[in-house]
Amino acid sequence: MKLYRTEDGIFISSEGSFYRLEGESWDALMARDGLYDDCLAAVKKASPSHDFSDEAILPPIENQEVWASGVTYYRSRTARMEEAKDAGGGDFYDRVYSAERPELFFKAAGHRVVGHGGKVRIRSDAKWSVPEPELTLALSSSGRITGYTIGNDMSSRDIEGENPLYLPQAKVYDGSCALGPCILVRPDPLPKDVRIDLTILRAGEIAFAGTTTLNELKREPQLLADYLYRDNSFPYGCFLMTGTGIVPPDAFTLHSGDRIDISIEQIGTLSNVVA
Ligand code: DO4
Ligand code: MG
Repeated sequence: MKLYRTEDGIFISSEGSFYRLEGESWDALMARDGLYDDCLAAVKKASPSHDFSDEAILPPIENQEVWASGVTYYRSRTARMEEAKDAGGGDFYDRVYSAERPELFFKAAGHRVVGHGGKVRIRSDAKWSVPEPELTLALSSSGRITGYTIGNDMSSRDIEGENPLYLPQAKVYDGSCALGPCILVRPDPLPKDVRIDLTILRAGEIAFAGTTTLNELKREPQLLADYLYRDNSFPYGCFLMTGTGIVPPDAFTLHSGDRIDISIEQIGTLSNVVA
């Protein structure tokens, strides 16, 4: 089942039909451990609706925070070691890749997040920017994984590479995070062979394409969530990006007008244009 937040209300899609979810707030849904069972019960009670429109899709976030995990794929570790080596920071990435404690950082409050079809941004003072396509966990207020969405952790690699202490500036700015188009709500974990695909189109041509699978993700999603919730509370639930396994070559940087398509099997495609 998929859950959509739209201008016309909240919808569930199940087996090819859409159902309007009445009398529920997004924050209450996201906080709940029993999201799958509640969606199932709502579908059984409701009749299919024809009011759902792709154009009305909003980012799947209200009062949730977005956090992100870093260096959870070998490809990210290697790219970051290279980018930070002149600043003497390369070693940190190797160490965190192998450490028990993961890298977790605050990524965005809801107002900095754009949804499917929205415009992501490049920082005005960045010279080397990339999208990071990431499986993103929807976590209840108790830290349980209740769903999955697609995330884009937009990153300014020159700023991050200059000094690891600049990470918050490289990662957190208006339009630096995209989430959507929906939340895939399922009671069990996603299979490890699920594919993540990134395509960047420039003037209609493919400027970069890459792929990975969840087999390459070094850490268990629930363990990342457990670390995040260790000393933090999230009354409205939370989103946790699980890191990127696709990094374009160093010569590549995003341009205004590029279209970024991120697809994750079973969830769908998140499309955004760079402002
Ligand atoms: O430490 C830098 C950020 C890492 C990151 O965002 C990723 O691996 O996805
Ligand atoms: Mg990332």
